[in-house]
Amino acid sequence: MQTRTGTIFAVALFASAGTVVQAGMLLDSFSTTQQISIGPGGVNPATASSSVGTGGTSVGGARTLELTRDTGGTVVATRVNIDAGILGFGTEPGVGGGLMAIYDGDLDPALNPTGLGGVDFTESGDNASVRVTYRYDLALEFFVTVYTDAGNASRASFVFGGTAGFNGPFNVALLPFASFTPILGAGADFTNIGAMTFSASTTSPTLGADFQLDTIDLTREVPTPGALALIGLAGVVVAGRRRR
Ligand SMILES: [Ca+2]
Repeated sequence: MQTRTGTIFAVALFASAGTVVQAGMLLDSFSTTQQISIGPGGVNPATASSSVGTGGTSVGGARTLELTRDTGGTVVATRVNIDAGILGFGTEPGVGGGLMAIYDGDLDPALNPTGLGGVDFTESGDNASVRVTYRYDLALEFFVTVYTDAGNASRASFVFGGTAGFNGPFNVALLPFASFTPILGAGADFTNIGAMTFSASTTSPTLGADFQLDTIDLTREVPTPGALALIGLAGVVVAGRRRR
């Protein structure tokens, strides 16, 4: 009876303790520079793309960017600039277009859905979310898609929110693995990822939108240090009661 009371006490302590989000695998720190642009004028739709080797700064060691312009664009270039650890997407007022980034382990601009060779995004079960840190001016929807192979893929999205503007701290979005929904077959297996993409596009009423990305990575939730101390204390209480 005393042991049972101690166990209940321990569970209550655990439930009242907090968790913190901890970084897991890096997906892209945007520390490998890359620029693409579509110059002013010309015919829509217009496209530009490039691929770069990123070493250890992004998953799979390579990044492909595809930029499109569907509306407007007569004054300044529509552009993506990755420099100093930040990706910047910029469109002039009235321009509609989009960005797609592909991580599939190679420099071929085509998506290879098994190119990453089966990366375990859970890192043996600990990771639970994709984290995106961003700034923005207009509320675009941001999509993350993961592939296991050509027949199985899943997608999640969020709409830019929080503090708008480019001078303050970056906003943080967490996309839990459980929130991804199948778009091909049975969906992706997060223990066996063959490719990842992210994308966002501007259409009315978000023509002319700009955004920045600081980091995309994987995260896990772990008990706070205070929670660990409480769990340890609860264990002592349970042990003490058992000894009596
Ligand atoms: Ca490719």
